[in-house]
Amino acid sequence: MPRILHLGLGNFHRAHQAWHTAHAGGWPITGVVMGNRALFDALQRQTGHYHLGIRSVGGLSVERIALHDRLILARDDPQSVIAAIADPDTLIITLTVTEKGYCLGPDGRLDLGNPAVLSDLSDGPRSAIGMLAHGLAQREDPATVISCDNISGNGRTLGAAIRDFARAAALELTASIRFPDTMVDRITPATTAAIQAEIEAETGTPDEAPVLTEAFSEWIIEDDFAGPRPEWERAGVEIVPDVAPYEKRKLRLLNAAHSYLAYAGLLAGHRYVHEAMANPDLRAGVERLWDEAQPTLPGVVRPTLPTYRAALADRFAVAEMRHELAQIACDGSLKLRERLVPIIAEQAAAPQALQAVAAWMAFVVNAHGSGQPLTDPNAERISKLIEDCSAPDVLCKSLAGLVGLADLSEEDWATLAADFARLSRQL
Ligand code: CS2
Repeated sequence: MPRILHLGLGNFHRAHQAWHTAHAGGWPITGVVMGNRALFDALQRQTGHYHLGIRSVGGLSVERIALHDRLILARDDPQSVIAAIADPDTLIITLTVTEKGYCLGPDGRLDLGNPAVLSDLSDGPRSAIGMLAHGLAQREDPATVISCDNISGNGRTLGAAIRDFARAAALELTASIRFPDTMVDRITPATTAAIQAEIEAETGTPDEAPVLTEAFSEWIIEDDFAGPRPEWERAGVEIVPDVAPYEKRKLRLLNAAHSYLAYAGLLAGHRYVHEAMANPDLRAGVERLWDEAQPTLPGVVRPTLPTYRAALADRFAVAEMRHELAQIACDGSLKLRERLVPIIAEQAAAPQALQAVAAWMAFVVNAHGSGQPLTDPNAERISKLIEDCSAPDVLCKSLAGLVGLADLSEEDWATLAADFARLSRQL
């Protein structure tokens, strides 16, 4: 019986791919929790089932999702994950392991010096990339591997990372494996006690692992499958020849604005996305950022942009989502490369995108100064840069280098340094 294997059983997968699959008639899913034992245990106790709360203007509706019939905790049992990747019944493998799960260097290729990669090579695979390379090397049948993370060219990037890992580990990949690019979109906050209580009150059933999401959901997948797949079109999924325009639109409008709101919003004392959006200065900043991003987007999506921007503004304004800025602020050194840096690289003048990067810099310096732990795979490097640099301009350049901003004009360096100094003074 054909099945899906999913790596990264967090809220996003459970609100997005699982929901679309359930509405497409449902294929069973083997769910791999990467490291969160509490989530794994909670889902085990509920036999993989959970409630999904969907917030629309009409209120909250709740659906029960019952597709995950096998669960694996990768941290404890990587060999079962590898066996499931190699299993001929697994026809589709999807992943939501966040930007850091890909172990990429600033050039977008697998970083062979990444600690997770080094440990996989010496002590056996535990990372998503390592387990995939080992599992796919054991496969004979075709498979389709779909990255569902916010990385530009996510399919190609994933395929290249797996091939680079295989080469380093002397593994041979012989099966026909496709890596379609995809664009995924559904705003899904982390579950809090308040969200859990609200969903339980709605259903009258206890649930240790519910998920809340918005009504909007979009999934666009490149038409590049190695074999059968669920009839996802039945659930609104678009299968298209080229995903890149949609992926760029989403990363440079939605995700770029999210990151700007997260850093500038937290610096301004806000907690939630809707609060930051209600701040007139930040709202104006979002519009300027979108104006800058717009000319960098492919012609095919240009006519959609006024409607897309208006819909985004509405989505960001929904107070009941209680979407925490701190959640978006995580892992900024990797997220900015995908969301803001391309706008700066492709636009002659992008002062608002530079200001968003400066807000990230002020945010990490502030976190360091106040002793708050920074959630970022580069946290140690960031702390070291801050400790070693006495001059703000030098620090500004070092932090910019970390997010992949290097070739800036004199004028852009001056803008970035001035914004960084101004935002740091405000603290
Ligand atoms: C957010 C995304 O946390 C973040 O970085 O920008 O998770 C965003 O909510 C999703 O991409 C929406 O589809």
